[in-house]
Amino acid sequence: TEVAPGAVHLPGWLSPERQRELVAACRAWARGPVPMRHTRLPGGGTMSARTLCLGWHWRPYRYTRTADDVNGARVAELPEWLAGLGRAAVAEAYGEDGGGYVPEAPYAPDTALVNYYGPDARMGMHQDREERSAAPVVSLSLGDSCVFRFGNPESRGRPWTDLELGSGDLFVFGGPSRLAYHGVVRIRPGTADPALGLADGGRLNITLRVTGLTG
Ligand code: MD5
Ligand code: FE
Repeated sequence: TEVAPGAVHLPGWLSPERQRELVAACRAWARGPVPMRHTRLPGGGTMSARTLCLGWHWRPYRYTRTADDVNGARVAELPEWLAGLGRAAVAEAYGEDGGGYVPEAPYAPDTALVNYYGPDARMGMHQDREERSAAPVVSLSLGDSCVFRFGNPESRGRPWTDLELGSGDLFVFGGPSRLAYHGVVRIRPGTADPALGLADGGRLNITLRVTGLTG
């Protein structure tokens, strides 16, 4: 369903098998070369979610190739199969005709951010503005459900829409929704299928993005 122009939610888009594969892949990526970490904020705080980066390393508020705020290692490459999953996601969300958001070139994400939310983790309202590209962001949710707050591009405040995101859900944010404020209000602990392989529960979110950077 189209939540707003360019913002498309496809519940249960990932099969249970695909979800288990993605959880296992996240587990492998979390072993390094850069560990999943609570990102440090410039003001001295840390984010309650933990983040793992592929392709490019994100930290507030830029992308680099090496994780200079963690262990200095170069981040792992973005696997081609994951970029391909992102292409399939954008095609399905916007349909063959592009739904009015026809890109100039095939969707080619060059970075993935994997967020892990424990039972008490949240993400405050923010915009994703570090990318030098207007290409959509693809979001894949795994594990515990959450309340996701989809706002507007003008301000952190209302109007917003609170949506339930469950395991296997696809959300694509493009067109006029690319710069909307958004956040994760709460996790619903214990709602994940134990068969997914998230031993301690929690929620994983994989976002695919086009940084527009080179080098
Ligand atoms: C999450 N992650 O559930 C979300 C999913 C992040 C982040 O917010 O920055 O890591 S991505 C949601 C998103 C991306 C780009 C635009 C919009 C939402 N939006 O317009 O609402 O961990
Ligand atoms: Fe975001």
